[in-house]
Amino acid sequence: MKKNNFLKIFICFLAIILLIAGLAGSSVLAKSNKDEKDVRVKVFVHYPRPDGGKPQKSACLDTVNDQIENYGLVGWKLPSSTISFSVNYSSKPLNMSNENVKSAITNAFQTWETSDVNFQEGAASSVARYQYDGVNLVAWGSVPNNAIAVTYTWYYPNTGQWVESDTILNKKLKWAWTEYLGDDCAGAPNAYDIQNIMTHENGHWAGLDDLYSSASRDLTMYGYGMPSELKKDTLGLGDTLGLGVLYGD
Ligand SMILES: [Ca+2]
Ligand SMILES: [Zn+2]
Repeated sequence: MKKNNFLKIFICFLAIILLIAGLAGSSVLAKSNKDEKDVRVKVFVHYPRPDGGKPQKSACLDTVNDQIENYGLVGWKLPSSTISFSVNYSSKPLNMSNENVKSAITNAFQTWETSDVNFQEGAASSVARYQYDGVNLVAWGSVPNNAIAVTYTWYYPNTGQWVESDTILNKKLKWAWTEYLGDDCAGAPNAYDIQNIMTHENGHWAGLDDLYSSASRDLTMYGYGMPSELKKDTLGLGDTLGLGVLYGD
């Protein structure tokens, strides 16, 4: 009889433990499902500067004033950490060496580093399209409407927490890399400069928006790009002010 009671109590105890474990498990599951649902993606499409409604094919415009104080914030910021990114080298333009692609992209990321946010290249990727997969990708691939590049960022609108960014550069365009030596328009003729365009795209990763007013045309976050342009390699005043508002540097 006594033994029987003990068994009953034990079974009861076991059932309670299992019930608690089950509830905890389902609440974790519910939370992760909720998180998935709350993630939003924002898409930035970078076009050539239009000229009379048509894409501008001519070269870079000389810098007049990059001390304009304009900037726009998109609603997220990068976490205080080292952000890893992956490059798909097999997708790169045939005229480019891996070393030049690496230099151009590394320089672009470093332009946006702050005391709290650093970027580090991780393992190379073989993916050539945007996807929410935990990898922050830079690759050449297909983009809509013959854009120069497209950046996709996943984030939580409620908290402003950045989650992931992928940048796809248009594989059909001519690309080059010219080291910046002080001339804002010294890039290869008729080609888009990888560092110039990537620096702009990385501004989106950091949380800055496109600017389309003509007064902003010499800033890195100006929403249009030009062949042979290098001016986006260096941040203008508005770009630096926006970064400062987000990261306090
Ligand atoms: Ca990705
Ligand atoms: Zn943009």
